[in-house]
Formats: sequence, C-alpha cells, structure tokens
Amino acid sequence: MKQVSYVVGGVMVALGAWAPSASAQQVMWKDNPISGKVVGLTYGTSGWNAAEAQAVAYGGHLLTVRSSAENAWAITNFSAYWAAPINGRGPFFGANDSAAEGSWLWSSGEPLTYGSQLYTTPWGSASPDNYLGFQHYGHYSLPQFNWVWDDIQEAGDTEPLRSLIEVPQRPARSWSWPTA
Ligand SMILES: [Ca+2]
Repeated sequence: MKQVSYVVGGVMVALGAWAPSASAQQVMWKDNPISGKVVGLTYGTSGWNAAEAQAVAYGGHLLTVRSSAENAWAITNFSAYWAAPINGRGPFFGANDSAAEGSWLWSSGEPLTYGSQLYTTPWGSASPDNYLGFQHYGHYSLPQFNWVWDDIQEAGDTEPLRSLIEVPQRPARSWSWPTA
C-alpha cells in the first residue's frame, strides 16, 4: 500500500498503508454556487458533536442553510447519497438547540434566519419536538417526508448519521467516496 499523508488542523499526519476503506475522512465535496462555499457529505457516520469536530478540523462547521435555495441545492446534490445505512435518515447539519432548549442556532455562529419558524417548512409540521427531552440536533429526516428538517438526539437516535460539512474552500487533500 502506498504511504500517504494529510493535514489535520495544521499538523501533518503520516498514515501507513492507507486503504480506501469507508473511513470518516471520506467526504464528497461539491461547490455551492449559491453560497460560494464548498459543501461536503461524509461517508462515515457519527454523533453530531464528532461530526462538528470533524467539520472544524476541515476548517469549517457543519452546514449552515441560509435560504430555501441553499436547502434545495443540498437536497438536489446530495440526497441520493446521504441516507444512513440502516434506517435511512438524512445527515446532520449545523442547527442545534443544545445550549438552550428551543433556541436554535447554527454551529457556524451565523444567526438562524431561514428555518427560524419552527413546525413549518423547512421543518416538518411536528418538528422540532424535542422528543424524550433530548433531541437538540438538526438533520434531514427521511425520503418519505421529502427530507424535511427534524430534531434528533446527539447519537442520531437509532443509528449514527452522515453529516454535511461547509468550508470556505476545498481542503488541500480530499478523498472521494467509494461510490462517487
Ligand atoms: Ca431540543
């Protein structure tokens, strides 16, 4: 196997015998002409906090969605790939109310404007419902609900989820998905 290296958080890390297995580092990057940013879908799944930490390591945050156009762009460009392997839920994005119940914020620090009207588009009509008292993390729900936004617990409820990352520019090294 070829010796490869990559940069994480400014530190060069050497990897021996890297193989193209399904790792959390595999991200499908696409340029978003609406926001002018680069959005990536992780192949690996995780809880929300690990996903946000990975996004920060790439120089960004989990995805901020600023308009219906940006929301539609994400669904159009990634939904064919983004369902979690077991129950098919869509990926995490940056909206969360983990600091204060009911106060939804973006992990990027941008104010939540699009999506601030809860229980209506882009949210599902019953979302966010803080089910069981600890659903604080936004994700795209399920295909049969047209990928409306939903709140889910940190670990992704029944399974960890893929995640959408947003960065200012393409990372120096990017892996592609095994299927794309
Ligand atoms: Ca909540």
